[in-house]
Amino acid sequence: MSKYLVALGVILGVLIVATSFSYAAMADANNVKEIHKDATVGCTVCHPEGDFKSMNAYGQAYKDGGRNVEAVTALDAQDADGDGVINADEINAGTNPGDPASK
Ligand SMILES: [Ca+2]
Repeated sequence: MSKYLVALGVILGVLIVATSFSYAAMADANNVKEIHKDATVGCTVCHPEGDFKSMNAYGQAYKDGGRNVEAVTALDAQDADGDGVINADEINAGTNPGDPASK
């Protein structure tokens, strides 16, 4: 009986942590969408493809900037990945502001 309760506790714990990360990421995407209303904002705006525990150059700059709408605005005219295209233009074009291979 008790091993089932432990397993249930572990499962619930994992679900709570995963859900809280999802809500945090959703809030971040909404911060970008508040400024770039027509943009499609996916996970790869801030994270490398297939590695959502890490930040790309844009994601790190956004995090360092306060992880809010003001950070999005402050980063708009910058070029986080150094590919020659500013972050705002990349977000609105659907390319990745944190990946120099995407512009
Ligand atoms: Ca860029």
